[in-house]
Amino acid sequence: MDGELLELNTDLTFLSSWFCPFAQRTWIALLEKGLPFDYKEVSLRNPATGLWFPLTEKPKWFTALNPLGKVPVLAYKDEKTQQPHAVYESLICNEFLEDYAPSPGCPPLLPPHAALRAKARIVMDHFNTHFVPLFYRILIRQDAAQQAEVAQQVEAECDWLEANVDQAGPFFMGTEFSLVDCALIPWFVRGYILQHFRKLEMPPRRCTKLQRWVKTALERPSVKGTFKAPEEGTSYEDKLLEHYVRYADGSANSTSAAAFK
Ligand SMILES: N[C@@H](CCC(=O)N[C@@H](CS)C(=O)NCC(=O)O)C(=O)O
Repeated sequence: MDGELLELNTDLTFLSSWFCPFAQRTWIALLEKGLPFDYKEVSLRNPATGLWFPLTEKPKWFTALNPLGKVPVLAYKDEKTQQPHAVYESLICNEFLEDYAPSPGCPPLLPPHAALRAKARIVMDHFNTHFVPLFYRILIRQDAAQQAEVAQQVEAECDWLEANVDQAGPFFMGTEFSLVDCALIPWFVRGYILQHFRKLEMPPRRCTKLQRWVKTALERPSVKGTFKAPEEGTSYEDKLLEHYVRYADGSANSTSAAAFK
């Protein structure tokens, strides 16, 4: 189907890769909303070499939906107009879902108060800008002194989160699960990866509220519902660890590896 376009339905098609934390954000939001959707796994790496396909070698049907060639993508055909639509960039996909499937039909994923919605966006933006690059950087950097420097920055970011997580919980913004939980938890699903490769405790023991939030969020059915290994009978945690070997030995050639080194 390389030369062809993807046949879209009026239900959402979710383009994902099982290991991708950005796609996991949107997967969790879809499960929270309870919407019907088709899951389509996109092959981003050459299975023979383990290297990521450059943009020019990605299938046309995929880059037609997202010119950046990245997952996640949400695509569908409008029921009334039959117009195709594609949405990409994980945080924008999640905001789209909030507009596409609003309450009361679907559970709201942003607080009702305008200032709290703004706070949610501040947290997600801060996390994306500060924490996410550090996660990759501490793996990619091969020099011990540089790793120690990045480890300190990760710790400082955890302190920022500790100061901003709702003091009573159980979720990041308080009593209700929200887009903030969707946006942040995939990197704490991967906490054991930093522990394994860089001996970094994630979150640090002193961040007690953050730890409590991580524990609760990891038990959420929508979060657990995304722990799917690529092949039946294999362990999600083991496969994920295997996936990050190429980051930890500095050989990953993904766009994230290039952007965050
Ligand atoms: N800023 C993007 C990042 C998405 C992203 O980097 N996804 C990775 C997979 S985890 C990807 O598709 N990479 C393609 C590539 O590196 O060629 C978002 O938030 O959606």
